[in-house]
Amino acid sequence: MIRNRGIRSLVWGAVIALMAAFFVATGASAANAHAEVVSTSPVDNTQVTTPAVISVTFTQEIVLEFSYISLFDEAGTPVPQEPATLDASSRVMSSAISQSLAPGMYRVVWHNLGVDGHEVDGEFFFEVTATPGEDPATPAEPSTQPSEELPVDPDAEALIAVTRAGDGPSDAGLTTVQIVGWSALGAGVLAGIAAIVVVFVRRRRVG
Ligand SMILES: [Cu+2]
Repeated sequence: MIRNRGIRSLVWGAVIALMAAFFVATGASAANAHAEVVSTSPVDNTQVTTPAVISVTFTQEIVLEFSYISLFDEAGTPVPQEPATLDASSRVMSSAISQSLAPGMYRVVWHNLGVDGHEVDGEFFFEVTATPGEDPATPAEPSTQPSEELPVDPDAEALIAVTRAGDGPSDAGLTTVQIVGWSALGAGVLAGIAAIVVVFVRRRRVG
């Protein structure tokens, strides 16, 4: 009987701990399940020739009416673009760029409303290099400017780093914690249930 009591308090301690862990994990999961970035086009911080389209792929379906994707040149001037569209999966937001972009740095700012009701903001950068059709022999404004503007690149990277430090890694950390938490939780719940059943059966036998 005394042994049984010892086992019982152990079991109840485990059950309470598991329930606490469950609520913490559930809360963390609800706060973290936004429409985060899977990939962008152009790829963040890369050099490309003038893109026909800019797009962002998200982890979750989004609501187009409350989302946007905007392109700016290095002076911060909005670049003319087609209205944003969503693909069939509702996870890829795109906007066609019909004009040819001059060489230079570009910034894409986006915002989404996920189907879970949470909103997420982000941005990415790319550099347009001279298009193959252009004559690189004439060192006019465009070809001198990118090299002069190269110091902009670290700024852009710093911005990206700041953005990522703010959003990305913390979310990624939470996700890892959650995965570990959920695995432990699953194993713990099974063990707890097994222990309760064992105690119950023993008690019935004793009684
Ligand atoms: Cu969310």
